[in-house]
Amino acid sequence: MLYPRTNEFREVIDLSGFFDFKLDAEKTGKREGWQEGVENYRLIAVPGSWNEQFLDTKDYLGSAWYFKKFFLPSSWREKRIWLRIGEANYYAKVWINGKFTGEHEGGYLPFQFEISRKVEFEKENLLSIEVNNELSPTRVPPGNIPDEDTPRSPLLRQYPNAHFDFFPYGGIQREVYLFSTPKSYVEDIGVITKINGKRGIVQYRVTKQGKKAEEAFVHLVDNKIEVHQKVRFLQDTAGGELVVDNVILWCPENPHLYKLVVELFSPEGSTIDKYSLSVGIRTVEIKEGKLHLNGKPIFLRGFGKHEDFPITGRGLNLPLIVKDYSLMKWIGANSFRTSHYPHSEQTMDLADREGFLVIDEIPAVGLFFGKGIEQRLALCKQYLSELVARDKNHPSVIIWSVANEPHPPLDSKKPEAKSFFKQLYDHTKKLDSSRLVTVVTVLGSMTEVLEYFDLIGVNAYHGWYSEPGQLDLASQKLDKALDELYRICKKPIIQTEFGAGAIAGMHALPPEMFSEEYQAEVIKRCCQVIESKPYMAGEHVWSFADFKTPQSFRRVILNRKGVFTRTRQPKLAAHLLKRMWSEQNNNRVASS
Ligand code: BDP
Repeated sequence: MLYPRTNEFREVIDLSGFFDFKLDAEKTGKREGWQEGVENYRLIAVPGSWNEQFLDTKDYLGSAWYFKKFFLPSSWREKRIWLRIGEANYYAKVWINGKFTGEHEGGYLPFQFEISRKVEFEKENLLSIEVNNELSPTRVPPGNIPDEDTPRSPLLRQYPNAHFDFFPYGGIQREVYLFSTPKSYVEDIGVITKINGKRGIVQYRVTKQGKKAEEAFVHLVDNKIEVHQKVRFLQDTAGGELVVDNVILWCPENPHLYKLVVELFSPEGSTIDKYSLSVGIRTVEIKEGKLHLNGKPIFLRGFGKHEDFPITGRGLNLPLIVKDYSLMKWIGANSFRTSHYPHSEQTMDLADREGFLVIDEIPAVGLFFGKGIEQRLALCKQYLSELVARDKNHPSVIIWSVANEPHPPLDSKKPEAKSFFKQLYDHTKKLDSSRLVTVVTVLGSMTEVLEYFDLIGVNAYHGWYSEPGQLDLASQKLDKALDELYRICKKPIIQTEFGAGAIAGMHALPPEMFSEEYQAEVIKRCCQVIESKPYMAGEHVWSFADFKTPQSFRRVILNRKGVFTRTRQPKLAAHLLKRMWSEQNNNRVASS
């Protein structure tokens, strides 16, 4: 799926701004004809979660409607016209001028509809979107699970009743675009890159729609080189290979990007559409039991990260994205996980430009294997298909994560759980065999399914959920548990979560839980254990910043495991990580 762009053949209109908004708690909107518009509404900002924009929507779980009026430029008469919604949590139903246009289940990922036949020119058009964020056992991520369906301790109950530890924000949280393409247009481009000595190889595949396009001219450029090729469409898809001599590889230290330009030609030889894409040439693989980038071992240092900020909620927040990358650079991280759902397309673009390695995760968090497993499996597959369709061309994405901490871990012995994970692995590999596929588990659990994955992500909270307050014991236990896991799986392991809660400004010497000193100490000791193991491929601290959760006695308004506060000020642990990681960076430069 290509991101909408403006060029001489295409145009984008960003509908972001205020939308008319109305809650539909009784779900009577459709019956009452709200798709044709409503009278009593208030204004809401899009993108943005609805929860913190008003006082009565904080914990709202249900349906709400968004309305926007728009005009189209007459130059679009000869074009195909599209509506693209960057994401809507978790389900959206769309009407244009009262006519049903389409629906989409699943949050965090874009979806689009061609609306050429639904819109009017020289007249105002009305876009109506019903969004529903109810928590349900068959949704992914799930919530409101009856106690008898998953044996969860009553102590873990929270409000809203999500089966995961982040706030179930609702609404349209990324941009809404109208865009035009020519009638015959480039529908999709996929690239896979390889390295052969000093040569970089870009294998590409172009999909077009429309009868007029017969050939594509594909070129790869940067400020030094230009290589190109012409391909003929026998079907709707055509592909080839471009070779770059003396290639500059994409890597965190030098995230070099080439530009791939695809031009479509009509039989008469005129250009009818054009699309350009940034391409980083790099490889990722497991070799001799280690994670390799561009043929060299690499160790991931970074965080699990949420999209979360006061008031905007999970809504697209561009200054925050820029700030987070500058903080990750400051601290010396080289990677992060988009826990526990796909992050915005702008986040992914900047990861390419800034040189961060990404574990790209679907919202399969809090999964359980009881009733409804078939629906959850189908949704997980759909999420994977849509995620790979969206992110397949990002050099920053090196690993797909199919799930985080399926619950309860013991269930993985069941044959249906094994088949569940095998299917997710196979499905992902079929979509993209050029990247690695992982599952993130609780350390020591789910061992029955690890055989299916290329490498393993593990979460463990020694010194916090286990061995609270006992730092020496915590290190010893982690040390043993990691060795035991490696003995079983014999695969590279990334510790995808470890850490401790700290309330900024709370101090204790000797360190005690919830103090900044204690958090820093837990993180330091975990890193020491992790880095002492040759089979470990990375350490991701949980979490980058404090974030909002449902209410429970375990959380003090926020999950406080951030090394930055929710408003991005460093705790003691951030300074410690900066020292540790910059020393490692210096050692690496000195030894290379
Ligand atoms: C892990 C989950 C993560 C939680 C974290 C915690 O993967 O979503 O936020 O624990 O408890 O189990 O802080």
